[in-house]
Amino acid sequence: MGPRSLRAVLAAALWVVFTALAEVGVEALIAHFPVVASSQGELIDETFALLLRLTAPVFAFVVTVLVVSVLGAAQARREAASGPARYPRDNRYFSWTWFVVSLALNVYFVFGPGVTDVEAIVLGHDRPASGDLVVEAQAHQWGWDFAYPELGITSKTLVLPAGREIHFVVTSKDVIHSFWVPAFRVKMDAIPGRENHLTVTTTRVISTNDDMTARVQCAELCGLGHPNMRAGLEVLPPDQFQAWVEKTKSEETTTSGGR
Ligand SMILES: [Cu+2]
Repeated sequence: MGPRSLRAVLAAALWVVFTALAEVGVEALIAHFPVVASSQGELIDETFALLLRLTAPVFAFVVTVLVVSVLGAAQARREAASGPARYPRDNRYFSWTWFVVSLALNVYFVFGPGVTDVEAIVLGHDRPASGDLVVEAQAHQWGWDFAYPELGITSKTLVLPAGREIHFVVTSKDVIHSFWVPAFRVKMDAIPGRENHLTVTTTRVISTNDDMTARVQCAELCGLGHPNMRAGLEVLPPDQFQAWVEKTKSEETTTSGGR
């Protein structure tokens, strides 16, 4: 085995080792993803995990080239001292393979059905389907108001039933804000004079008291109070949600009756 092929074998071995290490790191990262509480969020997490796993060998390849180049620098210097610089010849086979593989990967990710399910996420943005619970989320400097038009109640905390499809109608009273719930992995601009729609299917009971990813947070710089522009989130079992609705209804009747 000549020195060149020995170097190639060593580089390939290094690549395998670095890839294995990177994949271990990636798996540890995936295991520590924040709490997810919507089916759309689960889809987004799966896609993110897939991309991370596929990126690991690419990252390992770059590190391998770096290490091999640094280690080979002394030899390259010796070779350079003994004559003019030498470059590898154009390799058309390599260029074409590179082009075709990356093109195929891109096409697969963009158009492959079920690969990223981008379509499934985007489709929910149109209008409420029957059976959806409609929640109007109105942003203002600096806070949130939630209204449940079908139930005739309002709330400062976003209270939702678990296991339901929720249809958000996102608006703003003054400037541009953004409705963001980290635990749902979704975000929607809140724009004055415009209704934006967003569908989320809740998958589990979660509360701001237990996990800070369960909160509504403004995600668009909107003035001095922006960092503190958040609201609590409670996703309750359906019967507890119903009880909350009844309680809120009776409280609102008492308040307006007392005026
Ligand atoms: Cu803001």
